Formats: sequence, C-alpha cells, structure tokens
Amino acid sequence: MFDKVLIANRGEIAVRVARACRELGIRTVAVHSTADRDSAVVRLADEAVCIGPPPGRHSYHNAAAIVEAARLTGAQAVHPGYGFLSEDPDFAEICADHGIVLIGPDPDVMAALGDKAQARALMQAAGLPMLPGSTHTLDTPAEACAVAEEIGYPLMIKVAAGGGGRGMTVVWSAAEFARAYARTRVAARTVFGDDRVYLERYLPRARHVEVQVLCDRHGNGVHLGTRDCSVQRRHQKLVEEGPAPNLSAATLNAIAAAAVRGALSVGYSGAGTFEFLVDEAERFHFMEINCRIQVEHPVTEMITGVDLVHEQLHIANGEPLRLRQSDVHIRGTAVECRVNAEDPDRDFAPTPGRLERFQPPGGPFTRVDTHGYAGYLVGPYYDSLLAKVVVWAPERDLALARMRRALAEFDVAGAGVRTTIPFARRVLDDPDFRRGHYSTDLVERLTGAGTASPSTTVQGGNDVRQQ
Ligand code: MV4
Repeated sequence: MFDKVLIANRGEIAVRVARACRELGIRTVAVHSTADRDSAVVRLADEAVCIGPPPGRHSYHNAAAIVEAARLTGAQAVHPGYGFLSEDPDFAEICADHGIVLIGPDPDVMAALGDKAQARALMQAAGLPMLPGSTHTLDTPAEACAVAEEIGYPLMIKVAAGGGGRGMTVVWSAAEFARAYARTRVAARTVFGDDRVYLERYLPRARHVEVQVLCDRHGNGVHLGTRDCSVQRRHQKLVEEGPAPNLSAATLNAIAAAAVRGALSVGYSGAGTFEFLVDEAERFHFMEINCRIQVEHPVTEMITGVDLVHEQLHIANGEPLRLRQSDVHIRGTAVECRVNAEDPDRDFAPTPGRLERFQPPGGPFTRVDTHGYAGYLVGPYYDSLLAKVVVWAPERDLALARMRRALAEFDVAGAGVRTTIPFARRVLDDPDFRRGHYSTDLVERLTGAGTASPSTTVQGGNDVRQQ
C-alpha cells in the first residue's frame, strides 16, 4: 500500500479521505488555500501545504501547485475527492507524467467518459438502453434541427463538456429550438470553453437512479446497488437514498448489471457512478458516468458495509478487487440529507458566517460527515456543503423516522448562517416522498419554482460550485 497520500480537496470529503488513509496506515498530506488554514483536515493530516489564495482556480484547481506539493512531501498518490480536479484528464495525465498515482480511472478513460456525448456513444455500443437522441455532437443549426425533428419533443440540449445537469436546456417545441440551441452553445462556450452539444428526448417526472460500481485494473467489476437522487434543486442534490425505492428486484438487478457491463466495456477502474433515468414503467435509460467518488457515497457504504474510499486506495495500488458480486449484500435503507449553509427561504442563497454553535446529531445508525466545528468560519469561496447526515435502518420507514430524529438534534447557529435542514424536513414530510413515489419534479413542487416553458438553461459551473 502507499506510504503517503496527498488529499487534493477540502471540506468534508478531505476529512473523509484522511480518515480512510489513517485507518489503512497511510500518512496524509493536506493541501489548503489560505482561507482553509484552520480547517479540520489540516489538523487531521500528518502534513499540510498551503497551495495558494482562496479562489479555487488559484488553489484547489491549481494542478501545478498540487503536483509540486506531492513532489515536495514525497506523496506517491493523490486523492482528488469530488469537484475541483477530480475528473480532469489533464490533471490525471500530469500526475502520471510525474510518477504520481491519481486515484481514479486512467486519463484516457476519464477523457472519453468526461465527454458526455462520447460516453453516450460508448454505452450505446455496449448495449445499454438509451433515450432517443443524437449519437454525436451537432455542430450546425440545420443538422441539429433535423435530428430534433426525428427525436421529437420535449427534448433536452445537453453540453458534451457539461454533466451533472450543467448547461442543459429543455425545449418543448420546434418553434423554440433554434434559439435554445444558439443560446445553449453560447453558454457552454462561456462556461466550459467547449460549445459542442447533443440532443436527448426529455423525460419529465422520471427518477434519477444511479449505480455505484467498483472496478479493478485487472478487468473485474462489481456493483454496490442503487441510489435514488431525484431530489435535486438546480441539479444540486438535497436528499439521496439507497436502494432506489419502489422498484422491482428485477429492475434493480438489470440496471446494476448494465452499469457493470458498461464499466467493463471501457476498461473503467476505481469507484464510479452510472446515472440512469427510470420511467413510470420501470424502463431505464443511460444518462452519464461520473469518474469520481460522489458526495452521496455514504448511502452505499451504509447499505453494503463496504468502505468505498478504502477500496479506491486498494484499486489504485493495483490490487485485484477484494470482493466478488456474491460478497455484496444490500441490506436495509440508508438516507442522506445534505446540510448546506444556504437559506431555503431566499432561493437557497449561500449564507456565509461564523458558526457559533455546531452540535451534529449522534445515536444509533447515524453518521455525520462534516468539516464543521463551533467557531468555524463558513467562507464565501467554496460550495456551501457543511455536513451530510446519513442514517440507516432495516426498513425505509424507520430510516425516515431516524432521519427526522437526527435532523431535530442538529444544532447549527451563527450570525447570518442558515441551513437547508428545514427544507430537508419538508421533503421527509412530503406524502409522496414518504411512500417512495417521487421523481425529479418533487423539489419544484415543494418550492413552487416553475421551470415550464419557455426553455430554461441551467448555468452552474462557476467557481463557487464544486459539485
Ligand atoms: C435528464 C432528465 C430528463 N430527460 N435528461 C440532471 C442531472 C444530470 N446528470 C441529468 N439530469 C437530468 N437529465 C433527459 N433526457 C432529467 C434530469 C434530472 C432532473 C431534471 C430536472 C429537475 C430535476 C432533475 C433531477 C434529476 C435528474
């Protein structure tokens, strides 16, 4: 195993990775911006290196500074967490050039799957079920218009360099198409420096179901079940659960098997997530692949008992998978609520400020991943995720009750600081959510924010946004 790993991230995921390394006897190097000098990971890690000023582009996005820190400290591997450089194939390549192991799939696989249009083509070739859509990017309005007519409306214009919902536009009719196409390309060029787009039939009120996979560097792969991530606001997930509720065992197994087939077909290695849309008839359709550990990975850890960060480290170290599919047992239900320093009553605006009180919940089957502490200053520079509350129970109803209990215990207070806890409560109390009958329109229903026609583009991708 590695002697020393550098953690190229901040916040709760940096703490999560530091803990996994400590458990495996691996020394850790934290890198941090000047704004994060007093952060939890700096105290937890064996060494800390300041890599630049607060803005992400000068610190956590600065590949040269991070590689230099790894070289100076003798770290053999880099864990990129999520967001920042975690899915940047150029960073993966730079690490390889310096003899540093980047914990994630190979740079060429990362590059291929990071292009969401190419990922679609690769998964179609692997036989995964797809929504009607384009098999390549559409570079002229005339071609795009013609393909749109074949697909039919409503449809989505998606950005090849996007992912996670960033930059995508819903188009409801042919009359809107040309303008929406032009606008999406301009936005994509501005945000990503790459304006290639592709089309997909839009499925309203579908469910966002994703599959966690683990693959080694020797051609073996397993899945660790599903998570339902339909509860999203502007493509920021708020509540996640696993396994996805109210789907037949046959459907769950078929989705999971498709994900493993897709992963092995492209030589994927490490932890990865396959996103699908599932319709009312339980038909599922491939959407995209995330080449990183995800925010919601604890849901999977709670229902499988597998430590995903440990497995990432073993796989990156070149070891064969330590578990076979028959070793993976999905047990009970886990639910995660993200606690963001945001004001749900003011359109989820970030609420930076100093935490005067910070007492997370505890108790049975209750896990809190956080970098927060009483006295911590929530700055304006990074994404506002403060904590993840994750609970497990043998039955879904008890998991929801346990989550309500845990959120009631959570005491967070500070001048100007608000959290998304009240909104999470509204989700938990929603009758449809409680029955497990919900889809991507749940948050819209609860906030009353209409996204009906005319077409709307989700911007995102700014410096503050990590995930
Ligand atoms: C879609 C979709 C419906 N139809 N694509 C959002 C995250 C990104 N990975 C893909 N996403 C979606 N893609 C097609 N063709 C629905 C979503 C979606 C969603 C859309 C609106 C509001 C909430 C949503 C929550 C999850 C997924």
